[in-house]
Order: sequence, then structure tokens, then C-alpha cells
Amino acid sequence: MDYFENVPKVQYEGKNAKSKYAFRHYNPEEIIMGKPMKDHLRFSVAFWHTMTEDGSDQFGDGTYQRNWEGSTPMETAKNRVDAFFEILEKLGAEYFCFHDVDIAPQGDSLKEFLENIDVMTDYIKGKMDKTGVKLLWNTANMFTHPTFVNGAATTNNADVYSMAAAQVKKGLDVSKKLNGENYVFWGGREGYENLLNTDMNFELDNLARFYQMVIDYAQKIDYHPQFLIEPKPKEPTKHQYDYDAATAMAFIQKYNLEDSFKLNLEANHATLAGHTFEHELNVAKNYNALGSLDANQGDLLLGWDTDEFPTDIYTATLAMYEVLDFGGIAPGGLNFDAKVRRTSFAMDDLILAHIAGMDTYARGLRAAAKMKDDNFFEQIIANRYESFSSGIGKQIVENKEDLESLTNYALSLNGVENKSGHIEHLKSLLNDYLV
Ligand code: XUL
Ligand code: CO
Repeated sequence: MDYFENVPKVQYEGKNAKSKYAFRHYNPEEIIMGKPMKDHLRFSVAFWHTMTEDGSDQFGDGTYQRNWEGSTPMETAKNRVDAFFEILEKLGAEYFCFHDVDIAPQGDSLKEFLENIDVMTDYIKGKMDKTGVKLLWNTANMFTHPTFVNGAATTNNADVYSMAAAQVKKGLDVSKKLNGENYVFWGGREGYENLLNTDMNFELDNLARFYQMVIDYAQKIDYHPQFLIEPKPKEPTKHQYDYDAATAMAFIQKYNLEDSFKLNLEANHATLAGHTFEHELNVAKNYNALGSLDANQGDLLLGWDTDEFPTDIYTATLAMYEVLDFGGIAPGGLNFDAKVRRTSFAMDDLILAHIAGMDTYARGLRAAAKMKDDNFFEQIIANRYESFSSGIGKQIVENKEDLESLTNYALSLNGVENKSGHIEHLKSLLNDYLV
């Protein structure tokens, strides 16, 4: 069955495209800085938002018009996979991501759930072999089911910890079966509500113990996807343990996990942490831990995770600059962890929203490549830190000074002269790259 029969394969048609089902900026094969756009961007479609949402919110029922409901949960699951691969092919997206619960009905027991995962991943593998689409990452959803009310790897209940282990073991088996390039841990319930009844240190030790079991099992089955931790400051728990990139890196370093773990950074999570997306990427880059991106955007007027499709060229440009500066995002990619608005209920909104996101990041890539070519930031930085390139500054950077020698130097000065940052002028120069 053709689920999107009125939607053709989306092609690059340039800025004056007549069809709304066309890319106006994303030209997959165009070479930018030595490689095709599609290899810089490595776009991925998220199974959960695309296939399992219905548009409902706290105040109202679902609105989305969808045509893949079957007569049993397994039939619906297969229909969803069919429709999903049609979307991937029409968009020319080469990657996808999913949680275990997105693709397989949970049934009445863990055993039934694991069996359903086997059936569904066989089915997905068939589709992957036929289309050449690849798995960017999979993950275990250990936050929706009531079992995980007190957390998964940070729970107070050892039986629940074991249930989490079983789900993640299956997740790693699936990653191997489908050649996953990364495997993600987003700790939806890994956090706490109140210190009155929480031993934070114990919970974090247990989380690290869990990750060590993951590393050991990957070793055992000889499959080594890039492991990624996805930071988020709050929602659903009040205090999420992986608050932001810096907090997640402190955890990774404390428990000596840096050889196996990098970060999956999400724009809307950065917003919730009070950071820009590019701040989070810059922190990860400095730790050599820039793993993959959940490309979406939040709403600064709202305080929650709205998971909107990214249309902000400013953020996309600054994010792509960090990616280029890091030397690329592979084996990670840009996963649209985004859902269409409740008012965008038509089937083809799924395609149109992804086109909007892909065009936005294509524009970001183009602008960032031009900035890199012009040494835009390098010049600003070199100029701003000029005092450290010669004289006393050079001595400091070469570790040749100490507090006493610097005191003597400071006493010899006749006051200091600071330079203006000219930040408004720089913002105006940046605007020239965006439009
Ligand atoms: C939740 C979120 C998740 C992760 C995967 O805010 O971003 O969808 O990306 O579990
Ligand atoms: Co995410």
C-alpha cells in the first residue's frame, strides 16, 4: 500500500521550486567542503514522533489524520514500518532512530515484549536491506511504563533494575542485528523528586555500574556502536541526573567511561537547561565528545519540551559551525526528534515538516561552511586573545610564569587598557552569512 500516494519523491529544485514537496536548499549530492551535503548532515527520521503520536495534549484529544491503524497491535506495528520506510524513501533520508516500544507492542509480559521485538526487527531488517536505509541509533524506553516510576538504572528497586537490564540487553542485540551506528541512553526517569528519600550518590554509582555492564556485554557480543548519553535538565523528573553536556561529562569522567561514551545533544534540551544549542555543542567539542544531534527546537515563550521541527537558521548555522569545527558528526547524525504541531494534522505535514527541517539545516551548513572558509570566528578569536600571543601573555600560556613573577609584572604596569568586544558589530557581520 502507498500511504502517501499524493506525495512524489522529494527532489532538490532550488529556491524557485514550484512544488511544495521539493527541497529548496538541501541538495544531497552537492559538494560542500569536500563532501556531499548528505554526508555532512546524515539526516535521520525519528520513529516515535513520526509514527506513534496522535496530536493529543493535556487538554485535548488526538487530531492527526493517520491511515495505518490495523486490526491487531502487531498489524498496526507492521503498517507503521511500511509507512515509515515510505517516508524515508520519499525524503531520501538515509537514517532512522527508534525506541523499542515504538516498533513493538509490549504485550502482557517482558517475554512477550522481547518476542515482539524479534519479529518486528526481522521485518525492519528486510526493509533496510531493500532500501539501503541505515540505523543511526536505537534505545530502550524505560520511562513510559509504570514499572519505571522510580527510575530504571537509578531505581530503588533491584527487580526494576533487572527489567531495565533485560531491555537494554535486547537493545544491544538489536543494534548488532541492524548494524546500528550508535546506541542512545536518555534517562527519562533517571533523576529524583526529593532528597528526603534519595541517596543520589548510590543512584549514580548504580547508573555507572549499569553502563559498565553495557560495555561488557558489547564486548561479549563483539558489537561496538558509539554509546551516547543524551542530557536533559528536567522533564519528566524534576532533577535529571544528565542535566546538560557539562554535567554528563563530569559523570562520564568520574566513572572512567570516556573511551566508550559520547553525547547526543538536543536543541530543546539545551533551551530547558538555559543554554543555547551551540553552547552545548561547544562544551562537547571541548571534551572530544560531540557524538550526535537531536535536531529540533523549543519555544522560548514556553517552559517545556515542545520538540518542534527546526526552522531557526541562526541556531542551525551556529550548530553546524561547531560540527564542521569538530571535523564532522559521523558516526552520529542529525535526528529530527521533532513532532508536527497539533494543528498540522494532515498526513503530508509529516513530509512537509521534515523538508522544512532539512532545508533549515542545509542553509545552516552552507552558511557555516562559508564562515569556516572565511576564518570568520578564527579572526575574531585571534584578535580578542591577541595579548596571549606575545610578551607576558605568551609566557603565561607556555607555563613559564607564577604568582610571584606575575605580581612583579603587574606592579610594573602603569594601569591596563581593555579592548571593546564590538559585539553588536560582530552580530551584524554574522547576519550577512545568514541571508
Ligand atoms: C526526550 C527525548 C527522547 C530521546 C530518546 O526528551 O529527547 O526522545 O531522544 O529517548
Ligand atoms: Co531527544
